[in-house]
Amino acid sequence: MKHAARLAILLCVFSLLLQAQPGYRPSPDNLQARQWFQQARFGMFIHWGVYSVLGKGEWVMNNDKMPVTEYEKLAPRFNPTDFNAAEWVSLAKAAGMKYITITSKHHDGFAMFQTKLSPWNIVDATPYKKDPLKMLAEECRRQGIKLFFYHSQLDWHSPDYFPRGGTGVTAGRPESGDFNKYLDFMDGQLRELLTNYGPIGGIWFDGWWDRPDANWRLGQTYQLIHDLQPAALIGNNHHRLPNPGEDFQMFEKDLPGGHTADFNSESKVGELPLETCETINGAWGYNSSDKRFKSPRQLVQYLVKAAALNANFLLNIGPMPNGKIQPEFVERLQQVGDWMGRNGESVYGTTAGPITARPWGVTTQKGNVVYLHIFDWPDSVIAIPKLPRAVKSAQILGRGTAVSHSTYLDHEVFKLPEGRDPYDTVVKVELAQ
Ligand code: H79
Repeated sequence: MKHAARLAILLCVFSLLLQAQPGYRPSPDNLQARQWFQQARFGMFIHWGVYSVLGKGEWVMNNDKMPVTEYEKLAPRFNPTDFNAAEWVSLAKAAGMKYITITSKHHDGFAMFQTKLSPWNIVDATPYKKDPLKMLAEECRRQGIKLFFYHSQLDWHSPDYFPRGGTGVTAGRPESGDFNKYLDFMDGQLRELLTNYGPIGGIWFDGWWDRPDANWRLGQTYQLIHDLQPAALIGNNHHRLPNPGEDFQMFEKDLPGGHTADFNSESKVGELPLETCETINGAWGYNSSDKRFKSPRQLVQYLVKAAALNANFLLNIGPMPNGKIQPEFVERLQQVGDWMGRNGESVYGTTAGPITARPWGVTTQKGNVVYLHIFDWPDSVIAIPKLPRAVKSAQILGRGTAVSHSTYLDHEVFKLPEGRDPYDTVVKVELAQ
């Protein structure tokens, strides 16, 4: 064989080895779960851990350069006796959310669940001594909400997370460690999460970007998850197109294809189900001084804009160290939920509509119905490009008030009745079959 051909084959084999789970074929259960996921459209993200005690967000260990020995002193102060799983799940339901994604472990390495693999966990290291994920899993099952686990691949606590990456370098760890041993530990904790909590919606990975050149053994980890629970969906917040073995693509602090966050500068939209996550104020973990709360109007419009781009919206809350959710979050989630109660039909189970984003709003669709989401429009008459089929009827969703329609100069013209929804007035347009 020619030298060049041999080299090409070698390169091919090498790149296959680097792929996450080459040849991954999602099981029928997994494909069904993806469909469910795409119809769900709205989920609750929860960032909760020992960092919540300080009320300075989930990056406080890194940002305040706390060594492991000092950071570990937070655990005895974390005693969330007011945590009530039923309250959290009921709030998610009241907001119109269909699933919850909670931090099982964030970058600080602290397990919010019972684990045999390290004493650095809520049952063994805190006076609380209970496993909140267990209670949450049971309550979610009771209330028909799917539960996903966020899991940080990056770990600022484990000495075996070595060589270290771009963050967590001030934790005072030894200048040695065995990365494969760390990955064994991570896989072991994932095995616990996928064995002890019943059927799980999926795993939401984060932190890969801390060491983009490392061998993360993604294939082995993904296979473990898919073997234990074939329907569990894997997503990874690496800010790149999904690898084989991943089941959905996620975006952080940007709509799909958006580039406002610098880590999304290269982001492209792939073929898998999509999800975007965002905070209510500016923080993921509890931050007692961040008062820049987004309005319910902004939150509803973000949810609708995501749906109009085929994406779910995973909206974050950072509960307080006592286990309660601050009133500013509760209020806003209830207001979003009130809107969803009247207008959910235009979000759940929809896909991107036939018309892309306009100054007045966006469109979604389901079957032969197109939903016009009118955020801002000063006039009562609105003209849009021709729809794919003839308009049969138009009405204001939730109110049933008729909207008059005519076709003029190759456009669909609608005359809106008096009275707008302060967040988003939805016109339900039924098309001819
Ligand atoms: O869990 C929440 C955050 O704690 C976590 N992801 C959400 C869901 C998160 N970690 N980092 N970031 C969000 C953004 C910060 C990224 C940076 Fe970097 C890390 C800036 C510099 C180091 C990534 C790597 C971007 C540039 C290099």
